[in-house]
Amino acid sequence: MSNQTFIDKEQQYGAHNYKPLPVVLTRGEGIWVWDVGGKKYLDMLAGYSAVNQGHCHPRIVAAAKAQLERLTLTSRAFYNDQLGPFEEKLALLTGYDQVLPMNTGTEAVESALKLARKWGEKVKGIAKDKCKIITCANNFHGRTIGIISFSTDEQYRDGFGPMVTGFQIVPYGDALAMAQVIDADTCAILVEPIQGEGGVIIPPEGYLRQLRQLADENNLLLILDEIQMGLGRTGKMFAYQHEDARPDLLILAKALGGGICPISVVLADEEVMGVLKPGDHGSTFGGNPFACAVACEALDVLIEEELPEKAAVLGAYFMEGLKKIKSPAVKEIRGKGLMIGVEIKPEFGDARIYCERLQEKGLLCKDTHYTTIRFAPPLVIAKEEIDWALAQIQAVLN
Ligand code: IF1
Repeated sequence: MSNQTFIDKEQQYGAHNYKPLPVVLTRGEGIWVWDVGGKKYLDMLAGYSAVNQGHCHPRIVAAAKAQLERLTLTSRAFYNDQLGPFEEKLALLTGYDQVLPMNTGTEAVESALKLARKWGEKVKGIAKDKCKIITCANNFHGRTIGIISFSTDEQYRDGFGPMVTGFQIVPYGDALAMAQVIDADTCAILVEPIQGEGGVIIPPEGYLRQLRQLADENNLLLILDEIQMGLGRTGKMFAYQHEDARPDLLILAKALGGGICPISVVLADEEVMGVLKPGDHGSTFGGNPFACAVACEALDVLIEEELPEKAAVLGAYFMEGLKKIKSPAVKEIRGKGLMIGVEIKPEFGDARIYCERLQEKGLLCKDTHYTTIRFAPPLVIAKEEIDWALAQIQAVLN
């Protein structure tokens, strides 16, 4: 069947909440994916960074298969033999006392917000229903009603009211603005180390460190959403390590599932995680043995294949190559590790048009915020493959 057959089916039977590029994928291996017509593409989106280890990584697939044939779901009504070892691995890797397992990134963000509020009331002593959480303009943390309540993107909110209260929004990258709105009822601040959906926005040097300091001075929790930037993408295992700004709550998802299944976590020390008592919070699939077995292998692959280090070296190489492309259409190139955004000048058309042309050349990219093309391939990419990608990008930009 042709690409169009599958597109038509989605068009007819699916909700129209996406507008994908017209390509239908059927197979993936490493950085490459194939469409139903057999055309091969370099995947420059990597499942929004959920496929950092590459498509169908043999080690992760093997771990998944083995677990699939043994035990996949128990619920948290019983213990299973995968959750504890997974939590131990993650706690030792990150240096946090405890792990709260969930499924999607959105769920983990919601969980972190609940944790922060409960800590605010029960530990910090903020009056009931008065906790305030500060977030940043241009954020992306998910799509639940709670999370869109502090989105500044009108489309994400329009028609979905009434919204949840208790959030305050300040400009991103401005620690002074943050300091000015902190008060005695503030229990937490929630930020992304780099804004992905916001257009690959990198905050000024020292921003995260300043937020860490504000959190310390004001007895509030720093929550970092590393769902997209964590697990190697920016050239460190965690983006906060660039500034040594360890958050009180660290949120991970996406690549934790090795591109195979959803799994997310909130990490925290006992003083914070300890506010959750049996029955306070939970999830049917959270902590299931299948996802835990996959995540253990996904983490081992990141570490043993030195993917964060690779992202740092190859990201710098990629960026250098992009900067050498002299195109009148390019307004700015920015990035960290293998998360790179190329912003197109508005008079040169939407970034989407460039993504369509790149698709013809065998490169799958996703525009963000109309103006920026995002280049974020699986971290297993090789130098020669970046050279090939650069040639295609150069052809399209000129
Ligand atoms: C969509 C973006 C990426 C995230 C951060 C939480 C979540 C995400 C920093 C929620 C998810 C995804 C969701 C996807 C598009 C995609 C995205 F363009 F919207 F921003 F990656 F760039 N925090 N981002 O990036 O995690 O519940 O989806 O697991 O919603 O269309 P999730």
